[in-house]
Amino acid sequence: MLTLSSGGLKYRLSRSLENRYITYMLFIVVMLLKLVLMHYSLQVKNIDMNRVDYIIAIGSLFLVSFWTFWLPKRGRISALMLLNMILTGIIYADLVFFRYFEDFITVPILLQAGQVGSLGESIRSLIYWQDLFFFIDWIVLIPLTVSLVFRKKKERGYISAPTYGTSSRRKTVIRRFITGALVLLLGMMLTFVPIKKSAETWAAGLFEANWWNVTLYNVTGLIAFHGYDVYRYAQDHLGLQPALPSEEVENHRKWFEQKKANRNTASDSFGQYKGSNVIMIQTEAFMNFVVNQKINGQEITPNFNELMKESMYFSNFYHQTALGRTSDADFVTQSSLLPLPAGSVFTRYPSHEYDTIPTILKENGYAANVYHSYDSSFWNRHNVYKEMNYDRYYSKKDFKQDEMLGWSVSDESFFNQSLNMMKDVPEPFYSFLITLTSHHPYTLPKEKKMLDTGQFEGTMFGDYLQSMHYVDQALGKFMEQMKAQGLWDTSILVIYGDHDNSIKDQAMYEQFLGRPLNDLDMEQIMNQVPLLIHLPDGDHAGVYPEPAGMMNTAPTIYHLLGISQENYFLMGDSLLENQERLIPLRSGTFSNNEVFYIPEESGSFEKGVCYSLSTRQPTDVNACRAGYEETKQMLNLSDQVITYDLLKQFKTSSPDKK
Ligand code: GP9
Ligand code: MN
Repeated sequence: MLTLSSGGLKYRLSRSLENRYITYMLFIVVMLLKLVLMHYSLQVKNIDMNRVDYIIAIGSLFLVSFWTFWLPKRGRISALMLLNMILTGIIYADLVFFRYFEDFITVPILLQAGQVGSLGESIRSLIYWQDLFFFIDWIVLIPLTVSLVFRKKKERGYISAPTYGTSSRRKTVIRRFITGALVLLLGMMLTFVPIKKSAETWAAGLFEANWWNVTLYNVTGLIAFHGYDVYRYAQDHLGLQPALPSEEVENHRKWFEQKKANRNTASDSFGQYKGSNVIMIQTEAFMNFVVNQKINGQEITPNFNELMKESMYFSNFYHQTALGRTSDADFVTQSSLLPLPAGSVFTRYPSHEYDTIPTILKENGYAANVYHSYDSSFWNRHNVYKEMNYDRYYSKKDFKQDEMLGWSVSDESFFNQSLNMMKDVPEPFYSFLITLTSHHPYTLPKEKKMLDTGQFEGTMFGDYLQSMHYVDQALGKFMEQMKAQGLWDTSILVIYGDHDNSIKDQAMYEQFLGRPLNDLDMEQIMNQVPLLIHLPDGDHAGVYPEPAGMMNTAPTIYHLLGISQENYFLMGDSLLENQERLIPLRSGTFSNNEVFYIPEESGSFEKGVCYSLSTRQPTDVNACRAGYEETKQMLNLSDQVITYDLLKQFKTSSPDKK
């Protein structure tokens, strides 16, 4: 196809492609088309590609490619092809990543790229044949580039530029340099002027508080987003981060002091279970909407439903996780802080100071162990758990791989082996268990599928229901074994789900629940996981409908065990005290007892939707204004505590010195 039969056409094509402006224009047009294709493949509501976005996209393409003008002909053509391949790779990797995480790949994510291998099967389900369009130009451009670059000198002779003398060669070099510099300048203008304008107007505060990468992308476009992300990472880690003004540090300290002052430790339940063991199970992708639900007459989670009757069950509990997924659930639950907007605290700031359950319980005479049958380096757990002071992290190598299911040993075997390991642990102990069988894409062997999922048979949603049913029966056996081991009456049992299942097909949920769902319903479904706390004597059992979140779990445990929180810095409150709560989610969504706010991707407050929880319909957005501000403040506070290692500062300098 490329050895064009007509010599004239071949000559003209080669000639055009050797013209630096034409090759360059071709590069820009092709890459722009790919960015547009990517944008529409993302299918993000409320973000379109408008004129300004095109300008920024062209500007940022100039910025990454201006230097090719400085190269001689063959180098320039090869460099543009190479850039095309790299950028296409980035664009496509981002798209696949987005389909699963609803976010873009960032430097911290890349640093935990070892994990991507484990996601193999999941990734395959996120690749569509239409994606070939991203690579279609390569069929023509790669062979063409190779033929232009490697053609023998003799053959090139008839189309190459005439031989220049020294002075005209110098002129050519100067011209190339000037063209490159002009493109760089133009690129800077087209990229930074509109971004700066947005950052000063409707997106004010976005770069400082940086609450959501999708909003950042909406302002910067994909290429500039990555540029900013690299800059942000360098700032965090290469000592470029300017110190936080001491005034701000003091404001943060005061926020915590205020929180402490409002805590009510006089309640009867404070210390009611002093000295009990705590067994906490973080269940993979266990969402709240399956609780108490049936499919074709069969309960999805019969054991959990039964246990609810003698437990505290929080029916509006939010997982509060972001991109760190399982690790965020772990972090938020253990530390009572919030997750980062980009990447996981586990991989970005593992050695900063946090007040976590294992650390605090160990200070109070407890043994503390964590159980998870997977590679110990996944999510950087081996480092993090050491920092958290666990006595021991029982990872994959500690579990007999007797019954393999999904990523690792089955939950049933995992539970059984973990409880056996606990036999040697002195009481009181804290055991944190993280399950894995019900991980995306939820495929189970036939003999483990016990439900008749009817119309969902053969869909990922149907597989998900099967998976939840499997986990539930494993939980049932776990409870039996706990009783047999004499742990039932001496332990507080906490069970919660870590995050959503990444299945966003609204029609499936509507079909399953048998009713139409509005945006509020969907947002709650995707963000709610169950939280159940079973107390040794079954006291306080009941359904607690007030909003709650992972940041409340640790304070609740301390409350039940009677551990004073005076010396710790926790953002959440015990679920047994203040019932008036605001639960912020990483996206800027929040819920309190009255309203639920869903931000718009553009980040503008007014464009977000404020729902009244009593009517479940949109209400005046101003009813959400105070909560919106508080949410932003809390997210910012948590980000700064994490990134500036503020707890260390708080603890080393006494408040009196201020
Ligand atoms: C792996 C497991 C899964 O160890 O915790 O993590 P996830 O992919 O759900 O974040
Ligand atoms: Mn998970």
